[in-house]
Amino acid sequence: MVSKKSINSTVVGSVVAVIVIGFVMMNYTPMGGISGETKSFDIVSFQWGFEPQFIEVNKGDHVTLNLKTDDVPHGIAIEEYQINEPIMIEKDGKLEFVADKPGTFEFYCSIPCGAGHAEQGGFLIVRDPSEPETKLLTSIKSDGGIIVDGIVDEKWNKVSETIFPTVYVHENREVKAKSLNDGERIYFLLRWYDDDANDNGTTETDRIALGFDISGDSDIAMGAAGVPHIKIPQRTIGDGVVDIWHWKAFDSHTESPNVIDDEFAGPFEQLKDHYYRDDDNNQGGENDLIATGVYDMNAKEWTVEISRLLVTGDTDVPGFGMTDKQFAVGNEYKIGFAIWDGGQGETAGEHAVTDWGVLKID
Ligand SMILES: [Ca+2]
Ligand SMILES: [Ca+2]
Ligand SMILES: [Ca+2]
Ligand SMILES: [Ca+2]
Ligand SMILES: [Cu+2]
Repeated sequence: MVSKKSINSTVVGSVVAVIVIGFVMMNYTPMGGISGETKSFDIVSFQWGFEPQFIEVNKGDHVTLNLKTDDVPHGIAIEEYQINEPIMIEKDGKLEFVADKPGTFEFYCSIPCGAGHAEQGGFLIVRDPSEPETKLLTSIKSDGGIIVDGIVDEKWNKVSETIFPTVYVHENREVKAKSLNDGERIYFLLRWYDDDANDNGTTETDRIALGFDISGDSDIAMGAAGVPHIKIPQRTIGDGVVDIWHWKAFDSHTESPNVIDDEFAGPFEQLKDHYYRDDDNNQGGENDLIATGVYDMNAKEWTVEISRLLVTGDTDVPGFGMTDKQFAVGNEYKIGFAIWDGGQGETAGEHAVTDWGVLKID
């Protein structure tokens, strides 16, 4: 007679064996072979953009792009994938490839097509499912806040740090983030490498922006949405609205250092001539938001502390609805960052942008 214990271990053993075999089989799948799904996208090119602008697949997927133009001939090029395909008027195109390189790759029009040709682009995002890519930043509950002076308070030492890598426009930079809240205000400690302080009065100043997704529209890609001043109009942000907190080492409009501005991004069609709007209704975040940044010459690093009320009460901008993100203890929200190095001539859409992560309010 077999004891219960040995039955259990046999069952456990079998389960382990199945998992191990499954794992080994998965690993034996040849590169670009039968792994991955087949994914098709209908891409419409036009003067001057692509719809959709963001193509998201997983590493190993077999990707088919059905290409057509709405007006004149265009092309689609993705350098890292050695892709360059014309899109003709007479005949719809078809492009097939295996997404074997993970990362975020810009695609652009490769056939001169008029005034906006250089701005016609989008992103191919190839995710590696084996890598956890959603960053979690927990805003821990704290007894009282910190002093918003750009100097790291003792309290921050007990808070764990989340690193958000930049993946759009300029990759491979890092925003190091911590957060805490006292039930009334939320505080952020943000640090990033920058080899020179550009805070001396030009428009090319060092900056950071925090983006908070308000609409809950998961189609909004951080590459467009969390980004204030994205330079390419066609990189719209779906139907969503994003709250933006934009700190500048120097603000050329007001001629003052250490300025934080409350802004928001909305659908391009609605904003018409802008990709973001200054949230200047003199309510909510416009008044509640405070920040101070200090540059450390030895560490070559900016340290910026930011704080706002968790709840502002500024919930209605005509045409857009809420433009101040409201936070509640126990909830999770999308958060993303963009950083600019003025020393490298970075302004507007020339910056480094992270993917969306999750902000959890303890
Ligand atoms: Ca401080
Ligand atoms: Ca403002
Ligand atoms: Ca706002
Ligand atoms: Ca700089
Ligand atoms: Cu074109």
